[in-house]
Formats: sequence, C-alpha cells, structure tokens
Amino acid sequence: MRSVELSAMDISCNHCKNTIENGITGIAGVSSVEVDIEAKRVTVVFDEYRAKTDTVLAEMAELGYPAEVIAG
Ligand SMILES: [Cu+2]
Repeated sequence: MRSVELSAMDISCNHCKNTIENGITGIAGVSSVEVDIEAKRVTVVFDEYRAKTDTVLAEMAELGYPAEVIAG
C-alpha cells in the first residue's frame, strides 16, 4: 500500500469533499480517501500494483480539482 497527500486549492466545502471521495474511491486499487476541507488536502491510500499516483491526479483534474503531490 502507498499513501499520497495531495493539495487541491479548489476544495471549499462538503460538496467538494463528497465529489472527490466518490470519484477517487472509484479508481481500482484505491482503498481509502480522506479530504481535509480546511487544509484543502486529500490523502489517498492505494495498492501501487493496481493504481498509480498519476491516475489519481488525472481523476482529480477530471473531477474539477487539479491537484499536486505534497507528500508520498
Ligand atoms: Cu465545494
């Protein structure tokens, strides 16, 4: 398992949180998604053999929340 922390400046409310959690959870291999609205950060845990950080970043952009990796 691999854990990455992302920063996405467009996160502002619970709607954003739900959109991101639902969208990222839908990626095969992702086991958990946590959104911190205040910090505008997302922590994603995934199986590195089934998913890639790039896949998560692409899905974030697709959902309307372009993100960058800050840790992991
Ligand atoms: Cu929002």
